[in-house]
Amino acid sequence: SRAFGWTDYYRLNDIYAWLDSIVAEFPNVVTPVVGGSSYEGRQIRGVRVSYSSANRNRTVFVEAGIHAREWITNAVSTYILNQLLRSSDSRIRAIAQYYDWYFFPSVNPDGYEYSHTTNRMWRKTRTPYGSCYGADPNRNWGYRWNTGGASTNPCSDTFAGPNPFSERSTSTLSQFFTGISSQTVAYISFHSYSQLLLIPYGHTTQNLDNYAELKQVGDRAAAALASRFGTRYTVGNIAATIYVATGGSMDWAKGTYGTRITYTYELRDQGRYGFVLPADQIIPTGQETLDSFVVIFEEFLGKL
Ligand code: 0X9
Ligand code: ZN
Repeated sequence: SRAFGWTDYYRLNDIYAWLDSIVAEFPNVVTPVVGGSSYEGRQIRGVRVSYSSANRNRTVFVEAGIHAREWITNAVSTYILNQLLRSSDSRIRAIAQYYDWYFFPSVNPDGYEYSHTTNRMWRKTRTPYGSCYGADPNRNWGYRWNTGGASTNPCSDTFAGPNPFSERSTSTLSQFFTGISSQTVAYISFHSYSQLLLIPYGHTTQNLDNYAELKQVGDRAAAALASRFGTRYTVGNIAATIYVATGGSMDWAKGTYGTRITYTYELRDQGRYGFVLPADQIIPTGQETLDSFVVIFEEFLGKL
């Protein structure tokens, strides 16, 4: 497998080999975890990062690549994970050590591989449904499932699936999350593109739960992100900012478990390259996104 350096987009096995390499390099901090599995039998692999052996009830769950073609998300998740381990910046070290982290860089592994081998613009899972393939894994979670902004047509890119958690990848990953939900304070979901920081929910334009808190912190995170290279993000409720969409993973976490800190990123760009973002933008996108992470997770330092 190729050397890992965030100068290219990597195949699933290269990402997993890199996860193995950080487990080997940081054995007291990084633990391998299997978050689930896919229809075609691939594992959803991730890591747990913790600088403590205590049970602290401040776990952050980070998920990337739920949409296959959004390659920048897999890359940015490993970029941030790498910086949490290696950066000597005091602000990054403080958040790295305060929280326990789970990173799952590729939660739709069948779709991700298919987007590399066969169809660069593939979005969904690869479960066969008649003559079409795949459900939208971000319409398939069991909170207000199929109540708007999703399709019942298996050939649609937003097919909700025949029932909630019909997809092996979403059902197994949701079970993993359920197992850690009582200690988890944050759910971060990475998508692309459009440069948005989205706050629950997707079913309504009303601002529910702790929207005000998330909007206030999110606006400051977006300002920090912009201060690096000038990249401008819009922060707001999903349905009001983009469109109604139900069955999303983050909405399920907040709606089911009340997870406090919940953001969906739509990373670069705004459509010039869209999903096919040049690889020379991986590192700057990773840097600016990490800047926003620092603001979000500094906010709750010492308060959880
Ligand atoms: O439509 C989506 O799933 C996301 N946009 S994308 O262009 N990456 O497909 C938006 C996700 C909205 N999130 C939730 N409803 N939780
Ligand atoms: Zn997406």
